[in-house]
Amino acid sequence: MKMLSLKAAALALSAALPAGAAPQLALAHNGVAHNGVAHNDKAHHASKAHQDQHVTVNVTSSGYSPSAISVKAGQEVHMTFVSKGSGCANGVRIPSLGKSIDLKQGQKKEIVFTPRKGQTIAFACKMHMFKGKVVAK
Ligand SMILES: [Cu+2]
Repeated sequence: MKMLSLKAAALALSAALPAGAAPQLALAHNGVAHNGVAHNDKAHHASKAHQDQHVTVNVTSSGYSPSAISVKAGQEVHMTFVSKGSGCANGVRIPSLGKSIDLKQGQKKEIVFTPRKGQTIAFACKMHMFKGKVVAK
């Protein structure tokens, strides 16, 4: 129905314009095609992949940055730890997720989890000197 009425409008336009206006009509048609692309893009935004949350935590010689992270519950979190130092920056433990990560300086590792509403996920270095947390709302 929409296409038909657009075609009718285009026909009316071509009837109202002199023959030289044909390229402009082609432009109008491209405009319609572009709307189609925009619609597909909207569908992508609603897809699961787009709802993933990406968080990067730098592990420096003085602690986690950021050390307190707020995420949305029920949506996948991709959390990347990047080690920027030695000692305490070479390991992260996340007991509630049953994960323990070893990191060499300059290395990065990603963990993926889906937090529950109200859940607080604590993480710390192996000696429990550096502390951080993810809070799901
Ligand atoms: Cu430590």
